[in-house]
Amino acid sequence: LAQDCLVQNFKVMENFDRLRYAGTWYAVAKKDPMGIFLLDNIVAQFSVGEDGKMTATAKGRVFLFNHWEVCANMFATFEETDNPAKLKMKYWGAASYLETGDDEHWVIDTDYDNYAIHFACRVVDTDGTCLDSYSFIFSRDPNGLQPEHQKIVTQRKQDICLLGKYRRVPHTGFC
Ligand code: ODT
Repeated sequence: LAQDCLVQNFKVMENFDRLRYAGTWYAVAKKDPMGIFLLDNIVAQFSVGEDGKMTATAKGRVFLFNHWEVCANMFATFEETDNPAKLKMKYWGAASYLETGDDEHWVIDTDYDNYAIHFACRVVDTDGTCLDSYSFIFSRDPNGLQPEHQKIVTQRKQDICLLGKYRRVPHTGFC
C-alpha cells in the first residue's frame, strides 16, 4: 500500500487519556527538527492539573551558541483541540536564553505504561507532507524499550514517514 505521507492523514492515539499519559517519560530516540535544540539526557514529566489541563516540564542537554553545554529546564502548557491526542504546546525555558515556541504535540500511539510516540510538524509543505518535523520516542524505562514495544514503535515510525530518521538519545546522567 503506497503511503501518501500527508500530515493530516496521520493517525493519532484513539481516546487519548491525559491522566494515564502523566508522569515521567525518557526520550530514547529523537528525530530532530531544523535547528535542533535538545540533544540528549531528555526527560519529560507530564502532569494534569485540577482544572484538567496538561502541563509538562522537561530537562535535556543543549548547546547554546554552539559550544556552551548546559542542562535546559523547560516548561510547557498544552491547549486542547477537537482531537484529544492533538495538543498545542507552548514552551519556554527557566532561563531567558533558552528557546521558546509554539508547537504541535501529537501523541501518535502509547500504551501508557511502556512506550509513547510523539510527533510535531512545524512546517507543512504545500503538498501536505511535513517539511520540518521532530519526534520523540518515549519510554517509561530509561534503559529503553522491550523488543515487543520496539516492534510497535518501528511500525509507527513508518506510519508517519520517519522510519530511519531517528537517532538514539543517550542517558548518561548529565542532567
Ligand atoms: O529539541 C528540539 O530540537 C525540538 C524542540 C523541542 C522543544 C522542547 C520543549 C520542551 C518543553 C517542556 C516540555 C515538555 C514535554 C515535552 C514532550 C515532548 C516534546 C517536546
